[in-house]
Amino acid sequence: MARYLITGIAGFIGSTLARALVEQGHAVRGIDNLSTGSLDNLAEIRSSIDFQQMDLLDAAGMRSACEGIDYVLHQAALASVPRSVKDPLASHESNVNGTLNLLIAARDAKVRRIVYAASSSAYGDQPTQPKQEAMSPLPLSPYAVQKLACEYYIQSFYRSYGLEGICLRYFNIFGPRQAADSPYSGVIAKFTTTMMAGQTPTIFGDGLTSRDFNYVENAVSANLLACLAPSSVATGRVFNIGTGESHTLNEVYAAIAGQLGFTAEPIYGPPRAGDIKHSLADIRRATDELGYQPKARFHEGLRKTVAWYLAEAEKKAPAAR
Ligand code: UD2
Repeated sequence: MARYLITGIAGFIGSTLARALVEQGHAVRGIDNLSTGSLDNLAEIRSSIDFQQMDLLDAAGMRSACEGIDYVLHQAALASVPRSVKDPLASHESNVNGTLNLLIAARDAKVRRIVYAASSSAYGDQPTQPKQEAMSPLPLSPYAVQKLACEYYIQSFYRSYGLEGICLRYFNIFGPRQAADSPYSGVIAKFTTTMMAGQTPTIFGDGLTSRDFNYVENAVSANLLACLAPSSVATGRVFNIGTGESHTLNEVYAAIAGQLGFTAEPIYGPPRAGDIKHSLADIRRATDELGYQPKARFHEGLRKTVAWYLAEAEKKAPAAR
């Protein structure tokens, strides 16, 4: 049994990680400021974890949260490219200052390793596909810069203080529990719930924008593998966590519409500021060095995700049917 601290535990990735670790019999502590996460996501495991409502910027809180911890899985962030374009300072505070605060606490508490939720947005306008970790980053949005800055901090904390770290560059993670109620929600959560409400989603751009959409269970397995990897790879190195396949927004729209029996054609709007056009991961480094295999494929993950939103809606409004 190991002791884990999950930051952002009430978010959809953090809570999915927590359920997996509790199931394996590990001790799980989690923090979340509940700004975008929800305690509903922790309902089934609330009594099995040590949850504390806390902000990453709370230095004393971070010190106590890291006490006695083996592995920190750092998922907390003010996510979203457009949010960072609108308010770069607020997302910088959480994503960069918050992470630095956590790193200092993790260093002082002598945790064994930190695994960081980095972002594929770091590649920005790199024209070559698929994206490989050795490419120079070309971040476009403030969010991409913030996520990249923290990769460098993780590397620096290894070099300066010997704190082991691994950066997992997530490629568009989706799945059950992804928040759908904000203008900054991920596209799959947004399209699904918009169609379920009988409204037509808007595709920003021409619909040919593509992403390597990766089901959340694959991100969970990447985190667990990153904890087990030998110290020689935990030197602040970066790993792409995608699937190696990409899908256009038109394909995503059609797949969700097909599952929901939604027949309206999409509305097309202007492209979103800060967006990159195509994103596809080369996952060989993660496969070779972490043993990562994206077992859940896109369509299977999408089926499970849409089914989850349908089941939730059913739970909330059984009488309305
Ligand atoms: C970025 C990162 C991702 C993760 C995420 C966290 C890239 C390639 N990916 O995801 O790894 O860090 O940020 O927030 O940078 N869209 C619509 N209609 C909508 C909503 C979105 O067309 O109503 C489009 C959006 O313009 C974009 C695509 O869908 O082209 C995906 O958007 P998203 O917000 O789900 O994720 P993205 O790619 O910004």
